[in-house]
Amino acid sequence: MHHNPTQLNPAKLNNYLDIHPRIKQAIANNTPIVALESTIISHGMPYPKNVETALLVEQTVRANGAEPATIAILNGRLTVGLDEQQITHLGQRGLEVVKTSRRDMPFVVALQQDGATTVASTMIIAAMAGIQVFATGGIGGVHRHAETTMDISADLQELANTSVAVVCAGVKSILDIGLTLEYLETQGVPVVGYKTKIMPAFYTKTSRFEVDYALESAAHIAQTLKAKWGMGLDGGVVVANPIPDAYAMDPVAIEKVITEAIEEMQQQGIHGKQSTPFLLSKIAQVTQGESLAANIQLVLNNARLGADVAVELAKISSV
Ligand code: PSU
Ligand code: MN
Repeated sequence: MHHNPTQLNPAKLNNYLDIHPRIKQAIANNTPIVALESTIISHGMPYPKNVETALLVEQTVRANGAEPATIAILNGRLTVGLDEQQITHLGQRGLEVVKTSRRDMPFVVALQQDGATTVASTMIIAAMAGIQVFATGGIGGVHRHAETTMDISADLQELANTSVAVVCAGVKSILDIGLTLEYLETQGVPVVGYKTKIMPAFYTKTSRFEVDYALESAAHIAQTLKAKWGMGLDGGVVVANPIPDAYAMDPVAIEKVITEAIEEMQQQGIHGKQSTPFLLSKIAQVTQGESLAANIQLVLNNARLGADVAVELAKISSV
């Protein structure tokens, strides 16, 4: 069992955690807040589109009534609420920044480095700050061929333990979607489809798999979160929000690109934490930017839903 970060002594937490004054203010005022990750900036998209997108995502959260809190590790400090300069810094340094998941956090902090936080570590730091809603593009999962590689993202184990709702566009088919859903089920992680019974697959609206529950509104999602956590059922929730029609890619074409990218990855011996960044950039290259455009739009779409859920949760959380 992981130690619940919210039970840490807040004074000791301050030895590691810097929360921006505007986020502290938002917490004090029960203003809805949406956490945002930074690996998507440094490792998920090329510069300068990564920085433009990160700033646009923040604007989108604000336009929908919530406060954005981009999270990263800067000079060894767990930082909640990056400013434009800090986001630009991470975007420009790109792959030089340490991709930081749960297991990497102590090193990046002790060595006073910059770390880009994955879904797992963003959830951890969001929970430390008391933020319950997080929007991103896609979560990590069980990789194809995991039965031999054992490549299973730490994001899944974090979802099992840390009480943050993650709004994403489903599970990318660079992963094994079916095995990812099985893992989440075993760990007791609810998977909600926003207005859909079908698990979305990031670049496409559908997959061969169904979700556990389809919910029709942000209010219903917020009520579900309140019920889960109110009963003491700790852990995350996956909110799967399909990519908008206008940007969805052709399932057959994208499947071919992904299969070839995975073959090339295996030939080059790329594995571990390099896998996802390699596949994303390969797919963007082969699709001549179409996948990147889709990626940007689905993140914006998730930022909108994340803000809506945070707004609804703030309304009922004080009751
Ligand atoms: N999927 C994307 N873009 C990303 C990631 C996933 O479309 O940037 C990042 C997220 O930060 C996610 C991480 O948490 O990759 C998963 O990496 P790994 O499989 O090594 O845990
Ligand atoms: Mn992995």
